[in-house]
Amino acid sequence: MVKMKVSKVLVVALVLVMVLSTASFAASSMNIVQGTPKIDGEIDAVWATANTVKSEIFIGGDASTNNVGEFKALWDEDNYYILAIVKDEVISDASADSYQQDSIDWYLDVANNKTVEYDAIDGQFRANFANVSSVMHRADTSGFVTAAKEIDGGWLVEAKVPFLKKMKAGDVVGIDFQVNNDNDGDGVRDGVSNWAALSGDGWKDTSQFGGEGVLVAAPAAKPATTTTTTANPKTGDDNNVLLFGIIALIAAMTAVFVLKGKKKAASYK
Ligand SMILES: [Ca+2]
Ligand SMILES: [Ca+2]
Ligand SMILES: [Ca+2]
Ligand SMILES: [Ca+2]
Repeated sequence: MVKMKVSKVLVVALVLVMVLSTASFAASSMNIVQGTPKIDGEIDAVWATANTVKSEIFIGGDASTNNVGEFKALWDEDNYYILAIVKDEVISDASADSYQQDSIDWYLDVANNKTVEYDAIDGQFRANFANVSSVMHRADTSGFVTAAKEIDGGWLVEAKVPFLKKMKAGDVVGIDFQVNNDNDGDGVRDGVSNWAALSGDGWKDTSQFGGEGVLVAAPAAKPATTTTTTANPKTGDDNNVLLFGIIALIAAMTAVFVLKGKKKAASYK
C-alpha cells in the first residue's frame, strides 16, 4: 500500500519534471543545413535543401503595414549564409537611416550564450533592397558579403557572414531575422516583423533574439524539397528532455529501492 502511494507520487513528479524541462526549452528553433551558396543574388540549387522561416512577429508599427519576409539559412565550417525574400509593393530608401529603409536585419549569437552585451564575434547585420549593407557590434567585418536585387513583387538578399571561428554539426547559434518596411515611401519606417524576437531589444541585447539554429549535416542523398519549420521542430533540445527524463526515472527507481530497503531493514528490528 505504502509502496503504491510512493510510486504514484514518483510518477507525478517524473511527469512534472518532463513538462517543466520541455517548457524551459521553448525557443523558436530551426535546423540549419550544411551547404555553401555563391553570394551573387541568384538562388543556388543548394538553397532548396535549406529550411524556411517567416517573420510573422510584429514588434513595431501597425501589423497591416508590416512586410513578411521568408528567410533561409545555410552554414559551413567558416560561414553563416542567409537568403531573404521580401514581398514589398512600395520599395523605398528615402530615409538616410538604413533601418528606416526597406531592409532586412539578421542577428547572430555565435556561441548562443544569450548575453545582454554582444560578444566580439556576435553581430547584427543589415542589407537593403539596393544592396547597401552594414554590420553592427562586430568590429571585424572581413568576409561579410551581401547581394540584393529587386524581383517580381519585392526583393531578395543573399548574404555571407563569417562565424569568425570553426563550426561543426551539432553546434547551436542564437539567431533572428527581421524586415524593416517603409510602407508608403515617405522615409519613415512603418512596420517591423521578426521571426523569433522576444522583444524589440535584439539590437542591443542578444538574449532577446529568441531563435536558435541547430547546425546539421547536409542531406546525404538527393536534396529534399523545401520545408517550413514552425512549431516545436525536432532539435538537440529533445535530446536534453530525453536525458532529463532518463535521469528522473533512474532517481525514481533508486528512491523506490531505498524505501524498499528501509522497509526491509525495519522489519528486521
Ligand atoms: Ca547565389
Ligand atoms: Ca554571444
Ligand atoms: Ca516597403
Ligand atoms: Ca513610411
